[in-house]
Amino acid sequence: MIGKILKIMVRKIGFLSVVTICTVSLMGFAADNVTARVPVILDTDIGDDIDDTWALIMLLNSPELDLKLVTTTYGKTEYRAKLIAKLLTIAGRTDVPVGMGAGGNKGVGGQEAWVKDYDLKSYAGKVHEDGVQALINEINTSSQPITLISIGPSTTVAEALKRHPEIAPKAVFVGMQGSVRKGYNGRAVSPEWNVKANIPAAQKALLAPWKQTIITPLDTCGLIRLKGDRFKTLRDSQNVIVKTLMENYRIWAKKATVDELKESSVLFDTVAIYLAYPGTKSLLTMEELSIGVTEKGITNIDPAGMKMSVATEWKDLGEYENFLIKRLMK
Ligand SMILES: [Ca+2]
Repeated sequence: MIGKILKIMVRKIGFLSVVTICTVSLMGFAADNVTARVPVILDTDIGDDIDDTWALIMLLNSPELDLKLVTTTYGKTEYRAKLIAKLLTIAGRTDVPVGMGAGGNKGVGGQEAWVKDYDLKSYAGKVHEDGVQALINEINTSSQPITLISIGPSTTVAEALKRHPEIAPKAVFVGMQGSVRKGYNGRAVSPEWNVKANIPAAQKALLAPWKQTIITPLDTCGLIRLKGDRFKTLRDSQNVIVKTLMENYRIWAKKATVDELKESSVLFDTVAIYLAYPGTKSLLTMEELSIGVTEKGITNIDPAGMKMSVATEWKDLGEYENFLIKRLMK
């Protein structure tokens, strides 16, 4: 039967075309194998800006990525760990360990009301009191290079590099970090929060000799805001995890009801999740640039800096927003 089909194909389109089709199909299968799920660690300051919550849910809904560990960064460890643990529980992902990172335990943030009655001890998964060590161990023991997705100030990553500098060449660093040609809201370059919040840590993390460094600076991540029908689709969704996201957004935005939410805040951190996917990032312009980090926290193009892949412009921002919605509602 297959032989007969092939004979007909050869007659209709010629032998070379059939060979091309077969080769392309085989390449397709090979590519699927090559692009097996990427093991990732998420290092997050969840609980300050709300975009980390969006990013974590996007990550959990991304079959391209295999989440091995979530660590907190920039203090408020217990508050942040509670948010992560409660979200993982609702998503049915208590297989993912939570690591309490560097920067101290004190303080809470805008999502406190959502976790104030949650006991971290009730988390069915593992909670690492020393999240920095858990991050080091995960990178050192992984059979394939881990991608470390950094969506907060680099307090935890810098502490890991200080204890074990040998982790850098074993891992790919993907960060929502910096401001290269544009600042907030497409305006002039300014120090970006994750860098500014802990400049020495940002210098250590961004200039470390990672296997590869990929960043989305404000130039691209600072432009994501879901409005109109795009936002309404999410706000009115009955999907349990999307409803959880909207409830957190409502608490954070200090609204009485979810209906009062009319658009998202800027969803900076989601772009780092997209950048961690394997393969070409067709929606973005990626440039290979040498980036430095000044004492004032400016990430400038500097020949003495570190070579990295930088998402400098959107090719299709609308398509990214559609993709993000699809992923969140999965
Ligand atoms: Ca963040």
